[in-house]
Amino acid sequence: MATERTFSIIKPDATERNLTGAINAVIEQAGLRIVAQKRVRWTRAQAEKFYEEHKARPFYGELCDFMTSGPIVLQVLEGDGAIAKYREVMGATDPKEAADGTIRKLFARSKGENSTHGSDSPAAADREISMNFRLDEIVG
Ligand code: 3AN
Repeated sequence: MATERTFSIIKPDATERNLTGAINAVIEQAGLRIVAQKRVRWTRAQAEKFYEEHKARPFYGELCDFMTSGPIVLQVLEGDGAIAKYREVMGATDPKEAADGTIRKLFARSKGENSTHGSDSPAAADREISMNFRLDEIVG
């Protein structure tokens, strides 16, 4: 499989509980390399733009409120088939449905407060990485 990059967010429910290191350990144990990382706090406009594809969904307002409620950690992860692999490592959106050993099974509180985000396609990964990182911030 080809080396790929995917975009990851450690969400406010996880930073609040000091879970950045524990989540990074799961990521690294899965063979994904963290090639960029920064802790930020998004403005409302940044959250709305990032999630604009969900604008029509009932949880959009709540999602943007949550994503601006505290610090988040933005990451670029690199590895063989990184996009699908990270989706697997995160587990299902709803922690009740997530497989044992996945980040969401281990740490998520609910469908909304589900600890991490990961790109769902190569096009999404390109868009999300370029929205959040300059090329010189990514060191492979
Ligand atoms: P995923 O992040 O697993 O790709 P999507 O694309 O269905 O999930 O949803 C995007 C984000 O919206 C999720 N990460 C989650 O935080 C939030 N979300 C999804 N469903 C709900 C819901 N029913 N209530 C609140 N937030 C939700």
